Amino acid sequence: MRNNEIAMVGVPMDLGADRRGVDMGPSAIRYASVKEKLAGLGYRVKDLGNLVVPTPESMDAGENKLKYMREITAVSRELAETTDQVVQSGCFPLILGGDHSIAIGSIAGVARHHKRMGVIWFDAHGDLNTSKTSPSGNIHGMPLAISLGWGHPDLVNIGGVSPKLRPEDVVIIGARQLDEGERTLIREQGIHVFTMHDIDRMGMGPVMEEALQIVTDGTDGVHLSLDLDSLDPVDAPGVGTPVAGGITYRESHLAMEILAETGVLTSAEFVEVNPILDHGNRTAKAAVALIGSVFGEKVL
Ligand code: NNH
Ligand code: MN
Ligand code: MN
Ligand code: MN
Repeated sequence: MRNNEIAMVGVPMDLGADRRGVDMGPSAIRYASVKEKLAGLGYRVKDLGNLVVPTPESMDAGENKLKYMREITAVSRELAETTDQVVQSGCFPLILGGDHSIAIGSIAGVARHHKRMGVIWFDAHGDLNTSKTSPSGNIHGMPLAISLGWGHPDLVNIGGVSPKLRPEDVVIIGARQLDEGERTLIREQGIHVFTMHDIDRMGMGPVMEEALQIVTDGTDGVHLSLDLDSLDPVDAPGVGTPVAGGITYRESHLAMEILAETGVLTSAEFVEVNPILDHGNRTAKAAVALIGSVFGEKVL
């Protein structure tokens, strides 16, 4: 990051998920004062505004196994160009979602700048489905698989080369709801997953230490993709697919604080904030607090 500069881009995407409202995530995060938070930490923040995403009601979902694939492909291409340019300009890309399908584009863009990139994926889910294994046909359940090169050619080839990531460079943290096909893939490919069970047993500190070792081993950049549904629904109720028994408020902050201390992150995104399902913008506020921690906010 040059001169402590962050470029923020909103992606009001809700074509990848079933429940409407996640398109308002970027607004809710801005309303929760993300810019002020980062400015207060000494960063120069450029808000690039939102990308344009078509409205689902105005379109046909298309193929049932890959809903809105055409539109998601188009937005992902644009987002890949945007994150690519942000890195080129020397700024740190901070992407605000939007449903998790936006990770396809953000990773495609930043991956151009790395020979090998690690990814830390906070999520209740695996996001490792393909059209063959997906129970829903929703593309927000597929972005990690797509970045690993598994999925429809139009999606995996966004931004040029595929795959963007290697399985051994990816860590999923907070998983507690995986589909059968995802479990098989995780076993076959040896993807590192720290489930809620692992977090309970080991504690978040040791989990992060192991995770960091995995994603930095042999890589030259690390992307953080944080689905707010990785947090417990008590602390982040405004998500489309809440799953009980998630990461606590403090555990999530500890994880971000450890990331800040190591300084390895080269890009980040915060996704799946759904203000319609939220209580008093709590989930967007949690996202902004986490953004503060990951950019170095300290008590003392
Ligand atoms: N695994 C389910 C699916 O693919 C749910 C995915 N929902 C998410 N993923 N919020 O993070 O449809
Ligand atoms: Mn997700
Ligand atoms: Mn999820
Ligand atoms: Mn590795």
